[in-house]
Amino acid sequence: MTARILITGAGGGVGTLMRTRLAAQGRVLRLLDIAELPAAADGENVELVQASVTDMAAMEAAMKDVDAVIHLGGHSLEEAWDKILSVNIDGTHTVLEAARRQGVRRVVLASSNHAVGYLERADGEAGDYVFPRPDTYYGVSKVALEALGSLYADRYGMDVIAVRIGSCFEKPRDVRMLSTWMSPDDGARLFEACLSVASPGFRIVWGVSDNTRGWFSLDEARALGYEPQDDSEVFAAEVLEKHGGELDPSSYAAKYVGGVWCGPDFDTAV
Ligand code: 15L
Repeated sequence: MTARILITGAGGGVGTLMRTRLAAQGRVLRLLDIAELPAAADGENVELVQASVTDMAAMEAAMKDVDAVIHLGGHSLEEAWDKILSVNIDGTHTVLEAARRQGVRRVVLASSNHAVGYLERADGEAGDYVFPRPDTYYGVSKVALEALGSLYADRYGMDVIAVRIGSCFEKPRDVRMLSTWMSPDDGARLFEACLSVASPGFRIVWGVSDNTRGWFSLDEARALGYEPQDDSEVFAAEVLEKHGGELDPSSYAAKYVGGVWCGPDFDTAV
């Protein structure tokens, strides 16, 4: 088992869901966030670091004695270009470069479905490694994250896995998420597979549960050893009732992987 794991963005949505789920006997979680993190609970084996992923000196210090990194840090929604460039793109470079300098050989990167948001659902199941079609500057930053991961794997022989996360919440929050949901428990299963698989090199995998309404390949994730156990269908009746039934076929959510992110509400360039 991986002994010390650095988790960036540990105070964010996914980071918070993973904090308890990735805890294990004999493992230290080094949790890093730009914001102050909740103090360690009784018996919790964590080290807390407050720093920005854009700060090379801080990131090099955070890499000391680390076996693997899970990089979740960065803006998780669309933002102005300068913020995306600095925090998401430059920040990911800083994390990978700090890992390389400190001899950390494995990095798991949080990519997103928005790296391929303009993929049309009518084209069928989204395969692993489907070509980038970002829907926002945020999506562009996830394409850059994947490219940086590929570079560090090829050039420096690091193991880098980019997880194109669908929607990781306790429960699906709308009808689209019945297809894109990754349960927190499945998220932890997938991250554990990413941490333990032997010599993966560079991979891109979908981060979703085994949803009845899923549109995503699970082949590459399963090849890492991921065995999803959850299915959003258990929430379907409740979600459909709350949100007025099945998706309108002409809606962004029905048409594109990225859903409403493909529409005008997410156009920050104007
Ligand atoms: C993401 O990448 C976001 O960070 C998250 O907030 C969700 O909106 C998710 O995608 C999604 O597409 O549901």
